[in-house]
Amino acid sequence: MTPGPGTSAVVGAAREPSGAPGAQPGGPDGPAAAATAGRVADATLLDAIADLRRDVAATRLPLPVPRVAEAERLRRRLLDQLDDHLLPRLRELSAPAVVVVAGSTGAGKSTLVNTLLGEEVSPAGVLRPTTREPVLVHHPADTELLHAHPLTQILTIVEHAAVPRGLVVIDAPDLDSLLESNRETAHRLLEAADLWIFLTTAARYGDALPWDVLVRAAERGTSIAMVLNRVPDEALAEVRTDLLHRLRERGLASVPLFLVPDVGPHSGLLSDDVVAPIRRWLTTVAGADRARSVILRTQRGTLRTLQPWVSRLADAVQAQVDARAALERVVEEAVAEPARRAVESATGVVAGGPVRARWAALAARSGPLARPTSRRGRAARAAAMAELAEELRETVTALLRNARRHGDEAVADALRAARAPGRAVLAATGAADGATPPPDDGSPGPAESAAAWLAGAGVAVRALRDGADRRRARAVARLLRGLGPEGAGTLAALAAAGLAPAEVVLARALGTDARDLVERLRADLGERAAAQARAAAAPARAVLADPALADDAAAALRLRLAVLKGLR
Ligand SMILES: Nc1nc2c(ncn2[C@@H]2O[C@H](COP(=O)(O)OP(=O)(O)OP(=O)(O)O)[C@@H](O)[C@H]2O)c(=O)[nH]1
Ligand SMILES: [Mg+2]
Repeated sequence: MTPGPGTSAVVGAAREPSGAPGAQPGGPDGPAAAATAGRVADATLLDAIADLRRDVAATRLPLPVPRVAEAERLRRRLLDQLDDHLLPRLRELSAPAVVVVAGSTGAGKSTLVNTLLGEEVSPAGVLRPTTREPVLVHHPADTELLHAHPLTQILTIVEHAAVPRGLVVIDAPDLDSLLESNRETAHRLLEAADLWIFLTTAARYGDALPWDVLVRAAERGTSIAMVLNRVPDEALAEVRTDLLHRLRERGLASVPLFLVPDVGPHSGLLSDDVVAPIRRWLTTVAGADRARSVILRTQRGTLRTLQPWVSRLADAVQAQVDARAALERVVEEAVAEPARRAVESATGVVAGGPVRARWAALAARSGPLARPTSRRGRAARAAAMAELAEELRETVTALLRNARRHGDEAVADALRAARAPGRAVLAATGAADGATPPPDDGSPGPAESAAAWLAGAGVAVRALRDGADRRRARAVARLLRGLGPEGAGTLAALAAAGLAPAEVVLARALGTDARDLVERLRADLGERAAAQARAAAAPARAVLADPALADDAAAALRLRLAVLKGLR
C-alpha cells in the first residue's frame, strides 16, 4: 500500500468548502476517477484470464493425430501456469483495498460510515459499545473479487453503490473495548487494513493506546487518516495545533487530519458536507493505489508470453477438427460400394433354393396354389402363402444382414487404413474385435426391415384398387379373395424377389399393373438393402460427433487469444 497523495499534513476542516486549499484532489474527473477506472480494467483482466483458464481446462484432444501428445503437454503446462502463477497473482492484485474505520467506543465510527454512504448500514447508538459485529460495505460490482477474501468470514457484508469500486469500508468495533471479543476483532481488522480512518474525539485523543497502534501501523506502511470528531467550536484551533504537534512528534506528519465540528446533541446521519473532505480523501487514496498497476504491467508481459501457447493449442484443436472431417469422408466413402452392391443383389434374384422348392411343391398340379383365384381351397392357399411368406422373410433378412455386414467390414477396413486416428475411432465404436455393433441410430435392423418390406407388399397390392377402373379393381379383388390379403402381398413380394413363376401368376391376375408393382417393390427392397450398408457408418459417425471435434471447436480459444491481444 502506498501513501496517498496527501503526503503532507492536510487539515481538512470539515467546514471548509470542497476544493478549498487543503482539501483533497480527486473530484469526479480527478486522479481518483482515473484510478477507479484502472481498477475496473484490472477486474476485466482477471475475468479474461479466468475465462481463458476455463476454456483451456475444457479443451480435449481425443483423436491421436500426429503431435497430439505434445499439444496435450502444452495444454497442461498452460493450465499450470494459469493456476499456479497468473490467476492467484491477479486475484491478489484485484482484491479490493480494505479501509477500516477504527477508534474508541462512541467516537462516532458507525455514524461516520453511515454518513459517508448516505444511508444507515451500521446501526449507531447510545449504548457503549454499540457495534459488536463489524460491518463491511462494498460496491455491488466487486462481489466477485470479495469472494475468497478471508475477512468475509467474520463480518456482516453489505452492498452499497456509494462505496467506490475497488474499496471495502469496514465499520470496526472499538479498539480499546471493555469487551475482549471487540478488541480482538478490531485489532485483527487493523492487521488486514490497507487504509485506516482513525476516529477519536476531542475528549479522548490523548489516550495512549490509539497512539501506539497508530505508530505501529505507520511503520508497516499502512495509509492512515485521522478524524477528530465532535470538536467544540471554541476549542477547534487549539486542539488542531496540539494534534498536529503530536502527529509530528511521532513521525506521523504526513497523516491527513480531518476535524468534524460538534453539532450538539445528535442522532442519525451527519450532514453530508461535514464528511465530504473525508470522502474525497478516501476515493483518492484508494484509487491511487497505483503501485498495483506497475505490477500489472509486469503481469501483462506474462500475458504476452501466453499468446503463442494459446495459439498453438488452438491450432492443435483445429487439427482435431480437420482429422474428424477427413475421417467422416473416409467412412462415408467406405459404405458407398457396399451400398451399391447391396442394391444390385436386392434387385436381382433374391428368392433362392428353399423358396423356389417350396413354391414348386405348393404350385404343383395338385397343390393348393395350382389355381390361385379359384373359389375352392382358399384356406389351404392362405396357409401355403403364409409358409412362403415365412421362408421369404428369412431370405430377405439374410440379404439385409449381409448388406450390413459388408458395410461394417468396409468401414472397419477403411478406418484401419486411416492410421492411428482411424483405429482409435474404430476401437471407440466397439467394432474393433470384429463384432457387428448394433444399429444405434434408431434405424430398423435387418429383421425389422425385412418384415416391413413384406407388410408393405400387402399394402401395395390393396392400394391397387384405389382409383383403378372397374375391370382392374375386380381383378385385384379376385386375387385378394383367392389368396387372402396377406397371401396376395406375399405373391407380389415373391415376384419382386425374382421368383419367375410367381411373377407369371401375378401378371396373369393383375395384367399390366403387375409389372409396375413388382418394380416398385424391387426398388424398395434395393433401398432397404442400401440403407443397411450405409447404416454401418452410423457408429463411427456417432463417435466423431464429439463436441470437441465440432467445426467450431477451436473458436473459443481463438476468441480468448483475441481478448489477450486486446489487453493493454
Ligand atoms: N453530537 C454528535 N453526536 C454524534 C456524532 N457522531 C456520532 N454521534 C452520536 O454518538 C453516539 C455514538 O455514535 P456511534 O456512531 O454509535 O459510535 P461508534 O464509534 O460506532 O461506537 P461503538 O460502535 O460503540 O464503537 C450516537 O448516539 C451518535 O448519534 C457527532 O459528530 N456529533
Ligand atoms: Mg459503532
